[in-house]
Amino acid sequence: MSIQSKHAKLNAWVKEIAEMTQPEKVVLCNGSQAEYDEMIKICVDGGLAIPLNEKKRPGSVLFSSDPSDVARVENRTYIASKTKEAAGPTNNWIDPVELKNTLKGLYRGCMKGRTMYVIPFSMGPVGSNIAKIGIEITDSEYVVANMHIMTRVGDKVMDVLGSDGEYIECLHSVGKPLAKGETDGGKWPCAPIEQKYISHFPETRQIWSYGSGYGGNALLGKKCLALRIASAVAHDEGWLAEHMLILKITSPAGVVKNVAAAFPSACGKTNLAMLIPTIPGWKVETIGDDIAWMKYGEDGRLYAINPEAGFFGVAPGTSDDSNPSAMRSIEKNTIFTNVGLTEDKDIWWEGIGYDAPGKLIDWKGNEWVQDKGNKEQAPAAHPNARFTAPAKQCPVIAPEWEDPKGVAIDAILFGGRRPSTIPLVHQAKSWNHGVFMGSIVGSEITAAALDLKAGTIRRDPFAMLPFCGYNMGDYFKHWIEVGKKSTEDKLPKIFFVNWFRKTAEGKWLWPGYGDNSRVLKWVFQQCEGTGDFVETPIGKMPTVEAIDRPEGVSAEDMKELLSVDKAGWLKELADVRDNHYPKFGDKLPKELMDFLNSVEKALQA
Ligand code: OXD
Ligand code: MN
Repeated sequence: MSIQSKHAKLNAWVKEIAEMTQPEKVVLCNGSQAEYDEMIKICVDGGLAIPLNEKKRPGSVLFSSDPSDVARVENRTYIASKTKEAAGPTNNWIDPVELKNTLKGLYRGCMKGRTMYVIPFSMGPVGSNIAKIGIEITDSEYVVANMHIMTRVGDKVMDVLGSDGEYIECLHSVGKPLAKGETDGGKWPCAPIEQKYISHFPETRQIWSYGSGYGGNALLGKKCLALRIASAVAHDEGWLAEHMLILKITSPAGVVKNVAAAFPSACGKTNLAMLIPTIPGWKVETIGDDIAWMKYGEDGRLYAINPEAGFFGVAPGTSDDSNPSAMRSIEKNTIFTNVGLTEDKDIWWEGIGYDAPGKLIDWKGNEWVQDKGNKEQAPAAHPNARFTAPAKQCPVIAPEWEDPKGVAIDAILFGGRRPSTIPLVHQAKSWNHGVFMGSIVGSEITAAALDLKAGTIRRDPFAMLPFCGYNMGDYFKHWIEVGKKSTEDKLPKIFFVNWFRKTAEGKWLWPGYGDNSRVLKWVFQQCEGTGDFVETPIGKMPTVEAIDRPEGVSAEDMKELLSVDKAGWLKELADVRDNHYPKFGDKLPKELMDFLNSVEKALQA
């Protein structure tokens, strides 16, 4: 069993995998609308998806996954490089030969009773010299349909691949073979947690995923290819593959700046990428909401592309207030996963901006009636419930979002959820100071990963902790090396932002969302050289008057948001010194230790 493409190596690989996994049949995906419709029909007929109300939510469906399969599984995610050192202290490592043996055991016969789909996909505009081609083999129709939205799929990719083009092998199975005559019976197929393996072989540029059908574990173009494998490729080739949104901001005078921003999962990247400014005359447009690939142009500036074609956004909390553009993007042709279902077959989730209309079916398939008096009530939508929507449906998508050249990046932001210590915004004094800032990013844990305790703070350098495909110490060094290839006047300016400060009583100090445009305005001005700022031990900071104060934020609050909490910072840096940096041993670049020492000294002065 194989496919008859022009690409002999691909045909041979497909044959080899089909022999191992023993599917009923093999299909080469062509990327057509008819193919997408067919995938959805198979899922609907099999009881895995519910079509939504055609009038309210045309072309859309709802899936509910297994409770063991609702998010990325970081402790089942592996970087299998030849040596443990190459994977580094922040990744799970298994010897590649051993892992392949284990996986081959699991893959043997794992597609019995299912169709094996071969998905040719492009990360980045098809044919662009920045784009990378992947071939995902999967036994999940859900994955094929999601890949249609999240990447560019099909014949046009095969044309670029020709007879000997390069591609990244992405092998996926839900790990649930079917016996003769057996069907899924409406139950989301996956393997038990201890059999889930999200495996990466950076040296051979391969991805082998087994046992999960959900999100980043299964849509292999996203976290696995565009971040973990691409980060290793980028290291070797001298560019950057980053967990960053890309936005375009235009001032009232019509001047454009492009900003890339790294925040850990579920910290509002999609909201920031689609922000509607609350300051008159300013405009923000979206280029990407999760991943940026940045390469130098001939002018010595970094140019970024969004390798994806869709949004796989966190649904709960998304509303007309927090993100009206996301709400417009998901009005049609959208796949919802693990949200609540209303009686008239529409979707609902916590934080959607209105009460649940009547009786719902929750994400676990049970009847659910909102009880606002009951703080303990289990949510109707899983906290990591998602929507998959085509980027082109976003009303504020920037015209250049598919430009193969990418956009020249003026500023890079790092941030995380930090209830204390970290001010609203501060700016690095230099590229390397910015690398230091990125290396110490910390954030309260969210629901985007299954196996972590929500609410506690963990260091998530560059928001890449779960996504860096090699030794994080070498990754820090790579950032420093990339900086050396240009000059400070051409390199993006680097900032650290924190929308999540709280008072001692737990009240938000900053309204966030559209009001974050006030911070973007200062970032813009700093790039132009027109912002008001003061030098502080932690970097440049806006004067209190430099940021337009939003309604409801007192002058006192503003001062607190924009002051340096010396005691808090000294504790922060002590934690970096004692608990974070030692992990990297002698891989930690000296430049970063020098910044730790000098910032600490300046704070003590
Ligand atoms: C995501 C994540 O899905 O970061 O984007 O977890
Ligand atoms: Mn992400």
